[in-house]
Amino acid sequence: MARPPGLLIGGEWVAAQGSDAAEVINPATGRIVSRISLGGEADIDRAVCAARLAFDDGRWTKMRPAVRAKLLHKLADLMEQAADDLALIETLDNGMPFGFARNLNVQGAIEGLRYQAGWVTKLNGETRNVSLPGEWHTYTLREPLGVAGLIVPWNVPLAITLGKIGPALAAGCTVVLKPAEQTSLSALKLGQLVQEAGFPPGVINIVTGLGTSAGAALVAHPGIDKISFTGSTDVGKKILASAAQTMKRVSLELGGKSPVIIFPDADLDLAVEAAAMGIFSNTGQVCAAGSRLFVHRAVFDRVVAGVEMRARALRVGPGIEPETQIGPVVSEIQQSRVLDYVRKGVEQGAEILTGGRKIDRAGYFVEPTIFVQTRPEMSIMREEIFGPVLCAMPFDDETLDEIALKANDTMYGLSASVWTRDLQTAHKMVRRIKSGTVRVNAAASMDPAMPFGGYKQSGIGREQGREGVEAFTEIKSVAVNLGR
Ligand code: TXE
Repeated sequence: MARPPGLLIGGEWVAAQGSDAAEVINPATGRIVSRISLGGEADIDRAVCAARLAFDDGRWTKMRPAVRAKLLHKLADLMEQAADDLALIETLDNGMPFGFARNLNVQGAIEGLRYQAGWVTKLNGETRNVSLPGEWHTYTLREPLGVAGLIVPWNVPLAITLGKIGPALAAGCTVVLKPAEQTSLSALKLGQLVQEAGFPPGVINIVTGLGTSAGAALVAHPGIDKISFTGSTDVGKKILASAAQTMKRVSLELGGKSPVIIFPDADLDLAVEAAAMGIFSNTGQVCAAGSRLFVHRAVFDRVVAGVEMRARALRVGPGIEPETQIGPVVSEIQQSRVLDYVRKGVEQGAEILTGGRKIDRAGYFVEPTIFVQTRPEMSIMREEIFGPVLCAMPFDDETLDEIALKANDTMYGLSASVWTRDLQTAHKMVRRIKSGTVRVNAAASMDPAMPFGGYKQSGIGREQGREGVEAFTEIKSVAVNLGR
């Protein structure tokens, strides 16, 4: 078999030092479509040294901000030209429908990168008025943190990758990217575009490999100043512990169990559509997926029947087929994980309204699934399933505090949506919900201008927005004595 593609280190494609490789499986067929190198500790060390050199010698930080911004736009231009290829790669690698890949994942990545490019010329410190005796010139300097290790999951690979690379580079950091082992192909294509755009060598390095070896080595490496990780809460905890050894800065974007709360006065047609797509889109493999549906009892049956109708009508199939709305889950492991949760849900007394089975065909397909008769202590209500599984539960004429208590009864706090036409109810709920994002009369979606991240065990820090770029900087306080 042909040698797998190499790793991008110091501006060159190099072979991994070991000979380990992994097969890349198309989740819609279960067949091998490619192979990737499995980089190890030695490869991570080489990549970190290249990024360190590129940071320390100033080839990136000292480049005029306008020129750095232009390079980011150039990469965005090249991604635009290659958008169909990138989307196809994502469809074959992750399973997502081509339309989702092209219009949300790839387009989102490009728009995010352009947004971040704007920050290169706008990151500033500020002057401060101090109360020290005498005359002073005091100000803050915002400096790039250094070398950032970026660890990306498999659910929306390209958008998450650019959501990390964009702000890191905008802040002036150099990076080592470790894509998910299940979906590394778009990162490798991105590496080609990085070369074509003409980034100085070592500014962007890409090492494919396993989380437990390449990922863990990146987190432990003393040459890394910051880790930005998106993935499971369990791995997030390990990363936090390991990064503490060298006091690395850490941003963690972890799991969710996001509530969708529908009041009886809401526009129910819109709410039903959004509730369905909020959990079934990308086969539920979205950290902000609305996986717990709370509906006022007066409209519960109507709403749930509406979501059920949509679930049954969704065309599930290979992402490559134009009529497909829902693709497979990413892997056989993920398929069993989701089906295990469904089994536990039934064992614990919940009732399946629709779905609940794997689809009898090649590939890793799971039926869009809705549970009713759920209780807060059930695993399906507490744990992130990361599949097309919705848990519905009615609420009665309770106070907003009581409703919020139910919505907040989770270790997660990533996202929420509230559906009502009543302004007071909407704003009061926004304040009562403990999550990093709350959307009113809209399903969860992201915008590069809006900071995104979690309360509680959904993570630490924020990505996107000004906050996301600033998370790749240090603040330096400067005090100049203007006295004698
Ligand atoms: O994630 P992992 P998995 C959740 C979701 C899913 C579950 C498991 O609930 O069912 O996690 O998915 C790298 N040191 N999310 O096991 O392991 C790994 O190589 C450093 C939510 O695939 O967290 C990959 O690049 N890195 C989520 C990345 O971490 C390590 C998105 C994510 O993999 C590592 C994905 C280690 N010790 C899964 N171990 C979201 N928040 O959107 C693994 N990795």
